[in-house]
Amino acid sequence: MRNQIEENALFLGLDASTQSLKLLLINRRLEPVADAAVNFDESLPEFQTEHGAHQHADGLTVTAPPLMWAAALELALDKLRRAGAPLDRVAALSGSGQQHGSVWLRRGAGAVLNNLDPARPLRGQVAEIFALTESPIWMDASTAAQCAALERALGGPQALADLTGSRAYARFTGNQIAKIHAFNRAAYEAAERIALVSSFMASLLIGGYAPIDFSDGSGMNLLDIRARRWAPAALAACGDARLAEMLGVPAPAHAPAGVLHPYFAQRFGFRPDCLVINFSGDNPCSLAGLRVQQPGAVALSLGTSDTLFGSTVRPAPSGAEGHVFVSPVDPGAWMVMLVRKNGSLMREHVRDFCAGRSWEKFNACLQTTPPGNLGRLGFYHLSPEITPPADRTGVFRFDAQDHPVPALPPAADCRGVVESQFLCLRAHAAAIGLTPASLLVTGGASVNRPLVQVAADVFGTPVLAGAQPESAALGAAYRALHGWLCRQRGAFLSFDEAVRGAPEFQVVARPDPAAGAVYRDLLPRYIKLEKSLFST
Ligand code: XUL
Repeated sequence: MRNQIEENALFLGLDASTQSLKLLLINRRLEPVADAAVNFDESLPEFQTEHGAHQHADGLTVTAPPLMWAAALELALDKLRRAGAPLDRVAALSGSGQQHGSVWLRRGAGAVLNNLDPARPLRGQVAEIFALTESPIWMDASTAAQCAALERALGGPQALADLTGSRAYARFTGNQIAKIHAFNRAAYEAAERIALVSSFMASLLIGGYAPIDFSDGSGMNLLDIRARRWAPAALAACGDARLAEMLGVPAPAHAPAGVLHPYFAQRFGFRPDCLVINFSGDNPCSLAGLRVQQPGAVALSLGTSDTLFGSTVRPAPSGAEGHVFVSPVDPGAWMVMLVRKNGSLMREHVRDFCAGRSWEKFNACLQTTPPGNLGRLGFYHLSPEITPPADRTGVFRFDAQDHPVPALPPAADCRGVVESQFLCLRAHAAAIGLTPASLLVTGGASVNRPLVQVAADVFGTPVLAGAQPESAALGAAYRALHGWLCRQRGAFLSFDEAVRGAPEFQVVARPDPAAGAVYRDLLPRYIKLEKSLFST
């Protein structure tokens, strides 16, 4: 009987990303069984978000309402239940959240979560638990002063990176906490717990405070990424003596946060002993979903943000750029990552202005323009950028002789935005030790073959993809299985072993040698122009 139950066990992955909340259910053979998604702008218009966020008038501050994420959780679970998904077979669930965002929970919030009443919707019951009704999110660029102060306090950008994996970044949670501590002391004092988006979602599900996991916790400028505990000097620079307690004790991503609260078992029909494995960040979960563990295996995630990441057992954080996070799947490893903020929203913007709001037309432009765009280069920054770090926004175009030009033909802008995004990632990848032998592509835009061909040509590597483009939700489901297996055997089991038999990736684009030569020549020009535009 027990074995029968185990064979039928299902694992749920949840992804609370910038623009939507997705659920993916898999079976023990790692096959997708059911899914559901809720788009924040469309399904919860009362929160008045644009692409899941609130952009503030200063052009730097970006927030999102945490109550919207709770409301979306309820809607998505309801969708899955109504679709007939056998939630009574879910043995474990885990999740992924957009990184760096902080959820400020007021005193008594833990008790409210613990006492949820299954007869009533979630949203109304948690409406008052927030010390801040707007959470700072990863798109925020408003904490330059706090970043400078943190680097000064810790002995400079390289010293901070050596300790926490990154020099100070505006979106990193420690700097956001420092801003709130300085300018909104009432909210700081009202808070009992500061969660990340990931640990907040887990907290709702267990009905109490779930830990921040080491991997997502690495995106805060607060965690000692080797000792895997909060770094006292960083805490002291960002908050007060209470901060460690407000953050809780960080924990491994594969450890259980707890058992699903009876609220969810009763309301949605989950198995009452369903285990909740610690949630983690979307990029760490994508690393799990793509099983990026071998040297040379590098993932390119094309979502709201574009990210490039790989695994390492020898972390060498850079005081100039990029991030090192604790691995979400291997206690002896780390992940290395670059992030571009002007990802899919920037591509969509160019599509809207240059290709009649149509991806088909945009792709036709990619296919009818030559690799290298006849030597023309563009820099497309709708928002302040993370890589290269730049608050200056706008579109900057150059002819083949590096002269600024006011405009390019629309088709050249379509090619220009994609080429410059990939040239940027390639230029900066080498500096943090990411040298891809192949690229595993994921995220919404990864199904766009002409776009992916440009990635293959710019990086000069084959590009592979899985059947499931949403690797964060898949990775969360894999991590649910991994955490559950570790719990079953009472000891750590390698992630590789847990996901053995997962479907192979298929080659979706091969580099064209002639195009590769064009990009090799273009790269030094790209780097020179980027420096001239954005170096401070
Ligand atoms: C990672 C980052 C983004 C967010 C949203 O450092 O800022 O990739 O995680 O996806």
